[in-house]
Amino acid sequence: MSAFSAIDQGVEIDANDFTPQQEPQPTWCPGCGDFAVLNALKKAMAEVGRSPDEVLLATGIGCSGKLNSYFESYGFHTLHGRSLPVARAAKLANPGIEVVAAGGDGDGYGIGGNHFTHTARENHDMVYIVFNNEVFGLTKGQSSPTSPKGHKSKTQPSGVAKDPVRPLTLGLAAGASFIARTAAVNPNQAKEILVEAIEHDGFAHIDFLTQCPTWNKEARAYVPYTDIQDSDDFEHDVSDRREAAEIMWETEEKLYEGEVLTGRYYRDADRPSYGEEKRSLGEIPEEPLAERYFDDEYEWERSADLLDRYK
Ligand SMILES: Cc1ncc(C[n+]2csc(CCOP(=O)(O)OP(=O)(O)O)c2C)c(N)n1
Ligand code: SF4
Ligand SMILES: [Mg+2]
Repeated sequence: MSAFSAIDQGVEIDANDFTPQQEPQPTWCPGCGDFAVLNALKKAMAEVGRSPDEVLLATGIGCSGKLNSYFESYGFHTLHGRSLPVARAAKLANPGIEVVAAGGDGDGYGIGGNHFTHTARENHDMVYIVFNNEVFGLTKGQSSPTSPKGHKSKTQPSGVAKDPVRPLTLGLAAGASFIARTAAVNPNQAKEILVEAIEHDGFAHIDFLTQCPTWNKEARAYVPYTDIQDSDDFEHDVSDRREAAEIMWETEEKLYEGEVLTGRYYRDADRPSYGEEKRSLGEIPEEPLAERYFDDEYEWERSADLLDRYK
């Protein structure tokens, strides 16, 4: 286990342990769905027994990106769309730490879309939460990759001409091994899905519907929602890619028709993560890379060699 990790030390963890002493009150607008992500994440981490010093939260830029200011853990507020490469590097260097990456729909499906695709393809072991409010919230409501066709905003006064991104289908095609959708209006389901995502060994993508009452009044359409696992109208095997693809497609069609489906869509529990693959190939050491710097003179000498080489 990593020198940076206190896992298995028998410490009792409470959701409130994830509330920072500095800046504990989020500056999000009243009624913002982002509060639900924060609360669900705190509860989920407590439920799996992780303590703040065992978690790294890497966020992108946006209202969603403020998450790590309000969540007590190691944190990295990265660049727009760049939470995933930071999260990947951290997990590879210290596999003992629980890594969560988070950002908005613009951040993850737009500017960071390439990172999303390839992090899913490589099955990096982490949870990726996309706050999907169908707008650029922080920059005052411009249309985003998930805004519905025809959505009017300051940047698209005549309405968006493009079809929206299909986040679930995209995650599946790219290779994510766990895919779910939940909504801010369903806090219990959100917490349960986050627990499953944290416990999953591989890339767990959660499309989290978060209403933005300030810039996207349409978001009220997220209520009511249907949990596909609780409904008799839907039945599918989450380990079956074809069945998952079909129900994802239906879910994404219905969202913009006013019917909100949520739940677990896909899970491949057998696929090794990228870190496991690299370790089995011997390309990265079994022990956390980060610990080498605390070991003996070896790594320091090697670093000095490298510096000499590039003088
Ligand atoms: C490279 C870059 N381009 C543009 C911006 C400006 N910018 C900041 S946040 C944002 C959009 C955020 O939207 P989203 O990712 O959906 O997050 P939300 O605020 O809705 O949570 C943009 C365009 C930036 N910070 N960096
Ligand atoms: S602008 Fe929208 S997304 Fe941003 S804090 Fe306000 S309600 Fe939330
Ligand atoms: Mg957004």
